[in-house]
Amino acid sequence: MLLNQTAEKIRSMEIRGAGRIARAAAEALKDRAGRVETDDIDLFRREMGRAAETLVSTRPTAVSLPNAVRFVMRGMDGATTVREARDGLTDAADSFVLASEHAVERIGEIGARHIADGDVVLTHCNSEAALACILAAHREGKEIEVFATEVRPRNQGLLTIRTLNDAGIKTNFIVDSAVRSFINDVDLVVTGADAVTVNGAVVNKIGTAQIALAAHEARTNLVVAAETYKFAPRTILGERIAIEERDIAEVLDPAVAASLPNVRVRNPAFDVTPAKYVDLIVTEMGAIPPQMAYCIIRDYLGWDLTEFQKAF
Ligand code: RUB
Repeated sequence: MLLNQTAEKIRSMEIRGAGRIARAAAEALKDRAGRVETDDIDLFRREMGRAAETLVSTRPTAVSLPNAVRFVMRGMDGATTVREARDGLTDAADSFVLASEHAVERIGEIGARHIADGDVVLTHCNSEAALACILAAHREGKEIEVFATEVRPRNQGLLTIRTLNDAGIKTNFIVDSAVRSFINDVDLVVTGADAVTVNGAVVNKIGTAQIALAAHEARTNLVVAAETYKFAPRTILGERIAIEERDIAEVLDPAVAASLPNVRVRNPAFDVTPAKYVDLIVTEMGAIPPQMAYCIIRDYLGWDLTEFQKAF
């Protein structure tokens, strides 16, 4: 797909969910690399740099996006001709997409081991990694029941209940504010992540942090399903994850909002769940406690403290 089309689809959330966004960005860079017509390697690199910036600027929170873009762009490292750069970038994009798809599958297999026969699982938003765990448990023949939230304001819960329904999984659809009422019926909460910081905090769809609090109070475990490219290297430097605040029209008719001059409508798309409320993060490399986030950043994303020191 063309770069600008992909960027627009990510911005408008036609393409959404951190993993899907990352794969779409990788594909868009590959497509762009095939269209830049020049023999000048410097010009090629500049064009690809611009493309990378366009993609990264679409949505600020899902760190899978800059991580994917960085991985694909590094495919050009060492290239001395446009042809080498294009081939390297194309290979990197292909291997990112493949690895991402395998990662989700592997997370499903590992995550399913944490879901027991007879369990009631609650999930929030529409996460392919979280759903992979639930679907894998179901495929293994475990009798499970799911509570799925509506997910105001964009209703991603509708996508989730369609998938669960099609798989033949008994599902309860609830409004976000009903979580506390049902949490004592739930054995396990499984969510995805848009970013995991170096201290193990999980950034995910708005409402996740409230669910984590309710789960903590009810002694219900919270498992986060997150590929290693959801971990945020630059949080080592103290950089914070930017929480996207979207158009108020998603929450309230702008005409109504305009008639209420003393009311400010807020629409943050994500929130932060501290590590102490997260029992386990299931990655494709295995399940880890959130406190091991730095090891993932160092061992699988290739960033460590020495690299950052060099950058200063
Ligand atoms: C999606 C969301 C998902 C994560 C993980 O938010 O918060 O839980 O992105 O999803 P939005 P996945 O709908 O605003 O993109 O596991 O599919 O990467």
